[in-house]
Amino acid sequence: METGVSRGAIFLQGAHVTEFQPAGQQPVLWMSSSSWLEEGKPIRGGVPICFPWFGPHPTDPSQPGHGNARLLPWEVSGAARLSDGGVGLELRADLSPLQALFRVGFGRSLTMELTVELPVCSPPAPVRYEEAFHTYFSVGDIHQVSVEGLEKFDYVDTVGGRTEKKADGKPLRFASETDLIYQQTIGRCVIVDPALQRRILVDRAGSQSTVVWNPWIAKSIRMPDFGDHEWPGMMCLETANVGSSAVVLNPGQVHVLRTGISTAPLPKQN
Ligand code: TA6
Repeated sequence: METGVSRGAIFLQGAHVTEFQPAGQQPVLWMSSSSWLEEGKPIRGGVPICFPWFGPHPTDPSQPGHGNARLLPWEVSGAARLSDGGVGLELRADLSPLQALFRVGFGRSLTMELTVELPVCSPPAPVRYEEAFHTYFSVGDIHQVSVEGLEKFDYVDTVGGRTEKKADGKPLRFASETDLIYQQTIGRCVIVDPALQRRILVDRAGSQSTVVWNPWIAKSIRMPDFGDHEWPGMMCLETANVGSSAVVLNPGQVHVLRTGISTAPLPKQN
C-alpha cells in the first residue's frame, strides 16, 4: 500500500510484513530475491513473526523452525488511517490455546505490536511461549555497519554451539557469520549504516531479548531461499522474548510485544 508518508506490503500468511519504505528514502526492510512466495513456505526477509516458539521446536523435530504462526493465514480484523497519514492494519490468528493479535502501522515509522492472550476459559494451567519480530533490515554494506545499544549486555554466541560472552562496551560490528542472543536488553538499538548514509532506530517495549544475525558467506550458500551474494546487504535485529525470557501466561492474562522502526541521518562529522 502507498500512502503520502510511506509504502508498505504485508502477506496474510504469517501477517508477514515484507516492505516498508518511508517516502523519499531507501527501503528499510530487506527481502531476498530468492525468497519462496508459496503458501505454507516461509518468506525470506521482511518481518517473520516467530511464534509460539523460536528456532527449532523444543520437542518435535517435524515442526517448522521459528513457530507455525508465520506459515498460517491470519485474518484481517481492522484497518484505519493513522494520524500521520499512514495506514494501520490489525490481523488475528488462533493458535489455541493462545490467541494472537498483530497490529502494524505503516506511517512515517513502522510500528508493530503482537498481543497474545490466554483466554480466561482455558484449562487452569500456565502456557509458555517464545516470540520474535525477526526483522530483516536493508543495509548498504554489512562490513561498515555498527549496532549501538547492546554494548552493556552479555550475550550467547550461537555460531557453532552456544558460548556465553561478556559485554565488551563497544558497538557491535560484523566480520563473519553472526548469530547472537542478548538477554535482559532494554532501550533503543541503532543500526549505523555509513554506506546508505543513515541510521535505523529500533525502539522496543515488552521485549527482554534481542537477536542479531547475519549468515555471511557459507550459510548464505547453504540456504536455497537466500541468494549467495546477498549477505552484505542485510542484517537481522530481532525484538524478542526467547529462551530464559520466554513469556508465561496464566488463563486471563495478556502480553504485548512492541517495536517502532524509524530512520535518521548520520550525525554530522565535525
Ligand atoms: O534469528 C537467527 C536465526 O535463528 C538463525 O539461527 C537462522 O536460522 C535464522 O534465524 C533464520 O531462520 P529461518 O528458519 O528463517 O531460516
